[in-house]
Amino acid sequence: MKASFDVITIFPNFFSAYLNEGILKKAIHKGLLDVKIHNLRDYAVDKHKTVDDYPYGGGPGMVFKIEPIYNAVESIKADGVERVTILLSPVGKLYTQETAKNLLMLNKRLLLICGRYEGVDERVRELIVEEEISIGDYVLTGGELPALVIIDSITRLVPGVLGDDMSCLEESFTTGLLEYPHYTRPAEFKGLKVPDVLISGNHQQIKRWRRQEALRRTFIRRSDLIREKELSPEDLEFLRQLKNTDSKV
Ligand code: 9D3
Repeated sequence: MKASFDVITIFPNFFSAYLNEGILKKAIHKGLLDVKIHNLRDYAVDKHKTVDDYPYGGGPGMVFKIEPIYNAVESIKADGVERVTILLSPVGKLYTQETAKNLLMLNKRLLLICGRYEGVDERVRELIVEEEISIGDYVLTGGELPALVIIDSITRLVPGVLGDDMSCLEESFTTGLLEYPHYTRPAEFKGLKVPDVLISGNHQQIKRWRRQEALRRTFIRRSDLIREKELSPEDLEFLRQLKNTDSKV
């Protein structure tokens, strides 16, 4: 299994820094990730290389024209490889870890179109786009960071991309809760101590402490993530105590 992408953007340089460091760089080197960046301007039809224009009906900002996008997509698809064409836009469907898994499991090359300005001509959706994705409810200046978010989150799911130990950790440690607090040396810094239990060497107690800190954190920060069906009687008792003591939480 591998992850493969085409990206259409007016800012091709945005991508090199992120793809050429760390885990993604390694994934490319191992042949587990393939990304081709396409400059939308190369597919413009006029001598000024125009990719945007004023909105019909008036209003602020500019709109991406359809012809350069259409030409880019046709040219990319000319190799006959099966793809799913995805528009990154603020009005797309919300992207989650579930989406990342599903897109990887499609086993198809993804063609990511990065929007900018006020948006793209609506006919791009009608004629070209199969899926439309937003990465969250905040306003960015374009779809380039979202494209990198999608590439990053899918690539790390490809077997062999993360080190063996990291992917094993991933499998056995996915609890549906936020993570417990981590500590490393020194044991004390400016009076702040590492919890004694972590230094005790009692692995059963450490396990329980981590579970309860994960529950505490999730309850305080992201109670929307707590599904009571997946909690043990001991978990539920801990949460009940948490709710009854206004302090300490
Ligand atoms: C006031 C109208 N704006 C919509 C909120 C127009 C607009 C703003 C910013 C249109 C496009 C953009 C650029 N953003 C993206 O292309 C984008 C995005 C985002 O802004 N947030 C979350 N996910 C995404 S995916 C693409």
